[in-house]
Amino acid sequence: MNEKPQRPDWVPADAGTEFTTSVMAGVDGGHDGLRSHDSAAVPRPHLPRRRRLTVDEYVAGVLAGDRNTVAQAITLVESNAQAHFDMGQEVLRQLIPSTGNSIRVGITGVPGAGKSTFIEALGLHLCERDHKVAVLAVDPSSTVTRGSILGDKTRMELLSRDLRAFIRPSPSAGTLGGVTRKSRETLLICEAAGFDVILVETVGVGQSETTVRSMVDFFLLLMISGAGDELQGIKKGIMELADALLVNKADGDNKIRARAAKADYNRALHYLAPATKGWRTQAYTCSSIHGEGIDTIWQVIEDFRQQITASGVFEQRRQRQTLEWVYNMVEEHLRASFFSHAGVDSIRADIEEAVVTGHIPPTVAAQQLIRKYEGH
Ligand SMILES: Nc1nc2c(ncn2[C@@H]2O[C@H](COP(=O)(O)OP(=O)(O)OP(=O)(O)O)[C@@H](O)[C@H]2O)c(=O)[nH]1
Ligand SMILES: [Mg+2]
Repeated sequence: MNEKPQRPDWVPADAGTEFTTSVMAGVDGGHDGLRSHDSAAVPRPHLPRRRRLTVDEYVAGVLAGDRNTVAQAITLVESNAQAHFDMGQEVLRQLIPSTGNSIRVGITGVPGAGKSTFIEALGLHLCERDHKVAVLAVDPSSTVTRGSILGDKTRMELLSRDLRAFIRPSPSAGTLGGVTRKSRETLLICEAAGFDVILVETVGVGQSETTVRSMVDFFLLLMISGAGDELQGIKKGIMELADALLVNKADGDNKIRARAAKADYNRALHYLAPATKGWRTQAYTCSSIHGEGIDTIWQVIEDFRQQITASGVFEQRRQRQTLEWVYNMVEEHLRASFFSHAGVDSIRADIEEAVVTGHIPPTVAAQQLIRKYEGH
């Protein structure tokens, strides 16, 4: 090995010692530096490159429930490349008639409430009863590919090894419709593949509760006792979105406190408007690590499904959610189009200045911007 440090290419030739950066010379031979292990000398098996699937192959593979194809189809719709986008939309168009046959359950709660542990316990419970379970994560704030749920995949160790379950990390935000579109499309692909229970964990805080509420049938709020309401960030607004409250970690010393919290929440719920027409939201307790109370909450979800399917509310909600999705995409498109409009951009600074200094009223400022955008 060459012992003398070398300088990177970008260091000026006449640089003095103020440039402290240096690089070590590379090694000769293979990655371990041994000549006898020269990689060129090692015969490699000839591996064919993975062939891109056709639309028909994606569709057939997903409908057959082939896990590899399901994963690849999700990657396709998550892609930000225009060519993939068009192909992904064609795949989805063909899959749509086979979607909808599941119960979609959203799970939210403060970080550390035990969402992932609960999902693993419920998922295993359902797999044992011959359900096919898909677990998705939604993080509208995520800008990083494969965020925090990667850790969750290792946390949901048993469930991720079960062939009846499928766990998909949260997609990263992108340009073509963002995280919400991708998560919803992933959900549809899972349904077409025959998963009949879709569990959606909210990751991140803020927007995620309403985003997940807008894509699920049943919304479950996981709580822990003794954390204090302010700590749990349980604003009345979030309780009003929930179809059930579940006080987790009802085990050991915590059992009594968990039961007391359940009673408190039931009293509070009495004064709130129900999240779903015709359904009474109630509080329950469970211990995810001991698998206690899991069967009860699943029974609640089953009852909910039966009851609101019979009343027509189930279908109405799904139709409304689909339309909301459409108009959200329209709004996103219009917003992006407005803010990237060259004409708008050219007058924005002046109009902003005029409105903040009180020279024109806000309504006039808005009108001028819109007129410019509409080309008048
Ligand atoms: N005693 C007890 N501990 C639990 C229970 N459920 C979860 N925990 C523990 O609580 C901690 C957090 O659990 P997670 O499942 O990672 O919580 P989470 O809500 O998914 O957390 P984030 O994904 O970080 O928001 C872990 O250490 C779990 O072992 C339970 O029923 N009883
Ligand atoms: Mg988690």
